[in-house]
Amino acid sequence: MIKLYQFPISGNSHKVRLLLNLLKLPHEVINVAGAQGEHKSPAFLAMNPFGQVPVLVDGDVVLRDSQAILFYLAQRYGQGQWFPADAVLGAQVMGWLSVAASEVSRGPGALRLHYLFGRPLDVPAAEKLSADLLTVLNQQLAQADWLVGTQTSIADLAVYSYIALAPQARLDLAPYTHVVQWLHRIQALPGYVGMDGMFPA
Ligand SMILES: N[C@@H](CCC(=O)N[C@@H](CS)C(=O)NCC(=O)O)C(=O)O
Repeated sequence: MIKLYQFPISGNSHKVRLLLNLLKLPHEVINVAGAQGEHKSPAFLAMNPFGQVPVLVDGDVVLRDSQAILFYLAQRYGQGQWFPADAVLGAQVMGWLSVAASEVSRGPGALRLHYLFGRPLDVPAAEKLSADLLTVLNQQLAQADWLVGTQTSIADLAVYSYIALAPQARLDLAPYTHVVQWLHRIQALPGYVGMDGMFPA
């Protein structure tokens, strides 16, 4: 059975849990003892030398990085639904996966870690980055229901988790009405699972 090594509080882990559930794939969730440093143990570092969750194990396949894992699950189990075959649409999905790893992580993700765990941060810079990101997302979602093409893809899931966790990042989503409608559309997908702290709080 597929195994997902995760922290319950991790938004990057949530993205993977979300796609596993949307695909209705049987899987075992293994909570790594972060407080005890289990993610830096030799056994865990053998799976991910960066010492981070999520890690997915599917038979002989061991994968790190939430974006990479979403791509694997989409390609292997998504029956063409979650990652487009078209080169241009596929490239657009990749563009949003980069945004998830960069702007989303350095903006809303970093603010959340700062407020939950006291992680040092240039708060005004992270707030500016988040506002710019939310403005672009809002413009994009004013024109279409999903980030790429006419159906949901891993682009939506990769960006979703830390935007939905905006309340814990002390970001107000109310001005971004198209983003809020998109969150509701994702939350209405059959098999959707959320996590504590997500919008609506
Ligand atoms: N690019 C990675 C980032 C993973 C990441 O930052 N994981 C966090 C939890 S959300 C973690 O394991 N932090 C512990 C650490 O870095 O020591 C991904 O998308 O999976």
